[in-house]
Amino acid sequence: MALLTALQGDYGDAADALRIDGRALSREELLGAATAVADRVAGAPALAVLARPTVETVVAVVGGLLAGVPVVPLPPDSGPKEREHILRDSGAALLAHAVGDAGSGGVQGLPVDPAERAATTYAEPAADATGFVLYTSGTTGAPKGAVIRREAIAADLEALAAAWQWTAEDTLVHGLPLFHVHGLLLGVLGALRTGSRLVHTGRPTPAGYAAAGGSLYFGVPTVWSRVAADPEAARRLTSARLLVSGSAPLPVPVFEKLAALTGHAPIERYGMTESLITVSTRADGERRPGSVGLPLDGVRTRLVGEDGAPVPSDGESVGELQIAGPTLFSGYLNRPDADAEAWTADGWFRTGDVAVIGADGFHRIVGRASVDLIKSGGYRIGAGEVEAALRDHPAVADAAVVGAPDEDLGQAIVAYVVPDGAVTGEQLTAFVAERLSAHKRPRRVVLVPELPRNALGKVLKKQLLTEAGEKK
Ligand code: MCA
Ligand code: AMP
Repeated sequence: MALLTALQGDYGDAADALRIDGRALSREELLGAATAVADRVAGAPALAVLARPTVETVVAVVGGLLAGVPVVPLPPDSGPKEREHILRDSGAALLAHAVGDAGSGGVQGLPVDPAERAATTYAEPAADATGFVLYTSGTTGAPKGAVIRREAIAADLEALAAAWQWTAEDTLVHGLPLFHVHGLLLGVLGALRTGSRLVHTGRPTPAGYAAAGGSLYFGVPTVWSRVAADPEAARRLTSARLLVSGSAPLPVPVFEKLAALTGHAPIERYGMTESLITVSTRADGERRPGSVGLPLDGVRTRLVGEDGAPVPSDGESVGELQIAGPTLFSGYLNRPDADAEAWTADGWFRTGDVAVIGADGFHRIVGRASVDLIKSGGYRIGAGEVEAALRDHPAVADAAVVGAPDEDLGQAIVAYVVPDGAVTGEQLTAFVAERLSAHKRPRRVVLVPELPRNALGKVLKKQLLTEAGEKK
């Protein structure tokens, strides 16, 4: 099951098969430029890619995949601390970037020129070879590298194409970041594999989506909420075929508003970096507000109680969602401890999400088991990582971070900080943005004399959450 089948196969080659932020490439041009990258990276242990939303990023990623070199997307706004960790932990020997773009952070730079061409033929790498190492946050510590096999991606894209009736006739539109599963694996490789055209709007704005004239649209709930708040833009999506939401829960009012304005009940699907997309409503099935639908072909799900006992699929009982199937990752790079926690003895992956399954098989995600994994604008952020960054500041004695409910972002990062000296919230926000990624910086910093703790010294996050919700 070759990952990039349609790219190398026989296809009608539009001059703008791939359009990103106004620049276009045909498939033949993409293949030629990517092969030139492959020639330069073949044999490398891993290829990091400075993943701005540009054609260079796509050329570099496809080049790595053609050569069978694991690709490590680097968030372009990541600060030195996060960047160093990702480059060191992944063992990337090269960092691909656009000509004239940022320095390489200690790793050899590989400028990518989309006008370059090469025609070397590469044998299809083994199906179980690593396609990507994707860095994702846990509740504490630095991001972990999830090792994703090529066959997992191919299986996921195949199952999604079936669920969404996604074909070469489609034009896919989105403006999501190119360093996560949603924007890169689905939003770029999905288009390349199905043969559909891709329009990437640079940023996921309502105006950009409205102007793109596509048939298939991807967005995180924050994007759909902004579209629903812009009736003029929303109405221009009437001619689309399918609107798809994922990466965080789509609020029912947003689902309903979008359906009323566009005439399309959105598809909602559920996934994780570690599992890829596993559950979705279907193009030819019921699209129920608040529900993520049915497991994709080949995916198995189950609910397990806190006591480890099975939880019935009765539409009421709540349990941890566990997943098995061909789309699962192989494990975390260099983190046997995290692997031991993530997998059950019988080989199921613990998602950490709490869900309900109906007798009809429809899945509803109720929330996360841990308050320390935050989803803001569809980004996954570990409270512990932000707390550690804050504590690195000389004027911070202690810090606790929560995800407060937020209408636009789902959750917003709020930091409670005990200062040790003179410091402002803005200074701390800037400090986090510099060290980690910009999207990990707190939206709000509350300076407090002390943090509420229980008798064992554990911070009472639920209390902080209530406070953060009340004091918005
Ligand atoms: C942002 N800004 C801030 C702060 N944060 N200013 C001060 N303090 C802060 N803490 C600034 C931004 O830099 C920007 O400034 C301005 O606010 C507004 O930014 P904008 O981009 O419009 O919005 P945003 O609020 O920053 O971002 C919303 C977003 C973004 C565009 C929806 O969150 C996003 O791209 N999310 C997608 C995440 C994603 O793809 N997740 C998928 C994970 P300026 O305008 O000056 O720049 S994969 C996954 O979850 C699984 C597998 C799945 O199921 O898909
Ligand atoms: P990430 O690893 O960034 O892909 O984040 C995965 C997490 O996003 C999951 O564990 C869920 O908590 C959340 N998520 C993704 N899609 C949905 C959805 N449709 N509804 C609710 N939560 C979702």
